[in-house]
Amino acid sequence: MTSKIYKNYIAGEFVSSDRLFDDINPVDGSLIAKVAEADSAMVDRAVIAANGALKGDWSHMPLAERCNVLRQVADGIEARFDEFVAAEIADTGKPQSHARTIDIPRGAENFRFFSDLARTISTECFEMDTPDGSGALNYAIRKPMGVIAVIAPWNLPLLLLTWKLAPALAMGNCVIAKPSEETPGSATLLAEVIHDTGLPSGVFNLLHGFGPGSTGEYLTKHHGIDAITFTGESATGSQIMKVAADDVKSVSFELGGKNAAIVFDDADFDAAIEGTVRSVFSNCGQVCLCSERVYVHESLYEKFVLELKKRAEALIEDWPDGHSTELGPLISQEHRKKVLACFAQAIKEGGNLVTGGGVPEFSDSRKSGSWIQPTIFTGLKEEASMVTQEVFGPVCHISSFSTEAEVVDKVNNSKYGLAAAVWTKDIQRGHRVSRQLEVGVVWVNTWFLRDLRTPFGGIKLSGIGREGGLHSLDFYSELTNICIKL
Ligand code: NAD
Ligand code: 6OD
Repeated sequence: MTSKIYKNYIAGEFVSSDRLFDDINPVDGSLIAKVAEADSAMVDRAVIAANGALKGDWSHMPLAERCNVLRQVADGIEARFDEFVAAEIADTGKPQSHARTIDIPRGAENFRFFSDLARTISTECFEMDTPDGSGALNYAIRKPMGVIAVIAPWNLPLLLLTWKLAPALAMGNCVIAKPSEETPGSATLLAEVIHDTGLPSGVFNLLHGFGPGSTGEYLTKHHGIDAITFTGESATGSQIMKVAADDVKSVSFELGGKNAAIVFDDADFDAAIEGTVRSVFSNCGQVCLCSERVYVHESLYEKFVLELKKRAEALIEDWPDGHSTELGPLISQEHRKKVLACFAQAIKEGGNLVTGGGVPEFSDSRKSGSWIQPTIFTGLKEEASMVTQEVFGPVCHISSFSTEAEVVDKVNNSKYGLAAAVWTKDIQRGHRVSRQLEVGVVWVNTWFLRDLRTPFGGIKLSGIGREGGLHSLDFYSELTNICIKL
C-alpha cells in the first residue's frame, strides 16, 4: 500500500482533497500513488488565484527576468532528471530509453526554447500618411491573453504539458494545468520545480482529475478562463469547443490522427523499414503522429510486409528499465480493451492478421499489466474501421498502390489530417507529393524529427491552429495596435 499522494498546486500551495483516485502502473497493475482530485471549489480557487496573479508582478515583469525564471525551470527539471524519468516510466511503462532521450529532455527544452524565443520577437510598425501631412505611426504591442487552461494527454505527459505551458508563461499569462488522470506524476514534480523557482503564487496552478463531470469539465466551463489549449482525442476537443463557445474562449487544439506512411518504389528500402518500425511502434504506437496506415508501392509490397513482420516480431517487449527494451505496455487495461476490440473488428471486416493481434504471455507480475503484441494487418478495404479510425496502439494496416495519384487520393481520403511520412529517393517527388497531402506535418525520409521553430498542428479532425515557434507566441498573446498621430 503506497502512502504517496499527488497533490494539487493552487495559489503557491500543495493541497490534497477528500477525493483520492488511484494512479496505476500499466506494467503490472500496481498502485503508484493516490491522486487528489480537484473538485469545483478547488477549480474556483485556482481560477481566482490565477486571475489575481495576472494583475501582479508576473505579467508586468521585465521580459528578460521572466525568461530567466523559465530557464530556471529547465535547469530544475534537469537537476531532478532521474526522478522525472522514474515518474514518467511508472505512469506510462514506456522504455526508459524513450523517457531519457525524448520525454524529459524535451520537457526541459520546451522551457529553454520558448524563453529564448520570447526575447527575440518583434511586432509590426506601420507609418501612414494623413491629410494634414503630419502622418501617424501604428505599432502593435503584445499582451498576455489572461488565464489559460492547459489540458494534456497521457502519451508524452511532460513533453506535451510543457509544450503549451512554457510559451503560455513566456508571454506573461497565468496558467491552470491539468495533466491526464493516467499520468499525474511528472506534472506534480514539475509543480515542485516551479515552486522552488519562487514564481509568484497563482501564476502556475496544477489540478488533478478526470474530464467529464470532473476537473477538466469544471475548468473548461469556468467563466474566469480566457483560453483553452488542449491536446487529446478529437471527440474530447469537440466537447470542449462546445463548452468554450459560451464565453467565446480562444482555443488551440492538437487532436487525433490516422496518419499514413507512403513507401515509393524508389525508396531506400532499409531506411523505409527502419523508419516505419519507429513510426508504427514507438511508445507502443501511442504517439499522435504514429503511422497507422502504410501504403507501399506494389513492386515492394510483398517484401515490405515480410520484413516489417520480421521486425515487429523481433521488438523487445520488456520491463521499462531493461537496457534493450523497445516496447512497453499500453497506458491502461481500459485502453487495451479498446485496442483489442479494434483488432477484433478488423478481423470481422475481412482483415488478414500478419502478426500479433493479442496479448503477450508473461509468467511474472506483468500478467496484471496492459501489454499487447505489435500487430500488422493487410487486406482490408479503404472503408474498413482499421483504415479509417484512430486506434492509438502498436498497429498498422499495409496496402499496396500503383500510382502516385492513387496513393495521394487514398491518404487524403480521411477525416483526420495530422501527419504523413513519405519514403522516396526522388527529391522532386518528395516535394510534389508533400504539398498535395492534406496534413499539418509531412516528413520525407524521416519521422518525428522536430525543430521547435516550425508550425505544428493538424487539419480536419486533427486540430485547430498551429503551435511551435512564433505560432505559439501568437496564440498565447493578444496584440493591441497603438496609432499615434504625429
Ligand atoms: P483524452 O481526450 O481522453 O484526454 C486528454 C485530456 O483531456 C485529459 O487530461 C483528460 O482528463 C481531459 N478531458 C477529457 N474529457 C474532457 C472534457 N470533457 N473536458 C475537459 N477535459 C477533458 O485523450 P487521451 O486519451 O489522454 O490522449 C490520447 C489522444 O490524444 C489520442 O487521440 C491522440 O491522437 C491525441 N493526441 C494528439 C496530439 C497532437 O499533437 N495532435 C498529441 C498527443 C495526443
Ligand atoms: O513534438 C511536439 O512538440 C509534439 N507536440 C508532439 C506531439 C506528439 C503526439 O503524441
